[in-house]
Amino acid sequence: MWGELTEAFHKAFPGAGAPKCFRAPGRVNLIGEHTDYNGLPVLPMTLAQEIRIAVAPRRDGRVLLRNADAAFAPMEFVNSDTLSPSAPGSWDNYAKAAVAGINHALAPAGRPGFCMLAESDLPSGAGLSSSSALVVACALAYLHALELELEQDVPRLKLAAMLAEAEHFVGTRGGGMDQAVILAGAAGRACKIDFFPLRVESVPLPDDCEVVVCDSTAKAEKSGAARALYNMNPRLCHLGCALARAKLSEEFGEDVQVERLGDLWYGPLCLTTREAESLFKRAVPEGPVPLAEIAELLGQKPEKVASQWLEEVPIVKGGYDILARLRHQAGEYRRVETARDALMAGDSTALGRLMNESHASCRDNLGISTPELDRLTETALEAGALGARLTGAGFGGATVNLVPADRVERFVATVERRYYGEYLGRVGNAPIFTAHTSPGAGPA
Ligand code: NG1
Repeated sequence: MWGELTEAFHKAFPGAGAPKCFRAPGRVNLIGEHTDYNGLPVLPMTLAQEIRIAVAPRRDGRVLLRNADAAFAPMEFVNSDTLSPSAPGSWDNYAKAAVAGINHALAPAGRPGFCMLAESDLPSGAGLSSSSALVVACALAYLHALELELEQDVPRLKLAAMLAEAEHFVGTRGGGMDQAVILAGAAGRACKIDFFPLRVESVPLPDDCEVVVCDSTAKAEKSGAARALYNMNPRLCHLGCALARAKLSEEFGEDVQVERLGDLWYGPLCLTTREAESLFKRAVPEGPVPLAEIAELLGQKPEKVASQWLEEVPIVKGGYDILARLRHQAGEYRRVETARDALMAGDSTALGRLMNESHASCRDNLGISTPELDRLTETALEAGALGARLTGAGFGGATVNLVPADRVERFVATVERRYYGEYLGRVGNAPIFTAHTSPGAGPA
């Protein structure tokens, strides 16, 4: 595998020096969706599917990118302090994000370039983190060009936090789950991740169940149309946080420092989930709230609210259901903590139930499910899964399913027939696989 990649590298870059190889795995999130950007916990695991790269440094600052998959055209840019994004969807943006992020955070003395050949068996647009795996792989390539070693010179968690911020370069307002599990995940274990500061706890996987991933086949390319849809939830959560903060200030008679929703639990107030839920109900009206009413609650002009909090989110006349988003955060926080305990106790039935509740909340409170994802999760439960939910950003992509080990074969056959065959009318191999973990990203 690595020999072939090295050989292909020499063909792609004749005359370049001997390359070094690195890998960055994908991930599947068991539970804790759309919580990371609020500083609330998540519970993902690495996948065996990964991005593999061969890299050789260049002194002239040029970054030359090649991909074994012809769908990704050759790309090139020059490393500088003023990198600007290429057109949305262009894959060099992920390399630019990594290079710009490292330049900003580590302020290295030089601005070297590199030649990089990438190959991948990780499906893209499936909610399995192919974009962050690419950012991490490119960061490892650039660290190599800078003669910096992962761990020795740059600790894994420091790089993960840095790259979570760096990936905003491509325009998505994601959190830090993906970069953290890709860099700090471990073989055979799941990771409970907390943020600000980043902490990773290794959690056992069930020994009586398999984690099975089913691709709904509806693509959710966050570099394209799904980006604005994805960003809507981080933006509305941020706005919900401002409303909660306004209510607290009113009640306490002084400003309370709450930068993100997670601060309600972890900040000076240390609220319980019940207290947070009660605050949300006091701070935000039920159902869709029009922009004018939100502005009034914040004591600001609607235009100011739109430019400060909504940015690219389209103005919806009927308003936004902010309370539903906050309800999801409180419920999902509780579910992640309980799921962690269930994994520690080997209670797969409890984990399955929490996964089902998480899917319902993603569908009803966040609006990130699709008819395909709903049908696929329903079919999975009928086929014997203990839990089934969409995984990742949503709006398409894959589901994650907890299936008793002795029922996997029947599960796969039933989902294949009922979802892929009868519902999608598709013939041939179904995109279903049993998830296997792998070590965190690093040298091959
Ligand atoms: P995926 O599924 O890889 O697009 C995105 C965000 C995560 C997280 C999840 C939803 C990025 C890079 N990733 O993941 O931070 O918010 O959605 O839980 O934006």
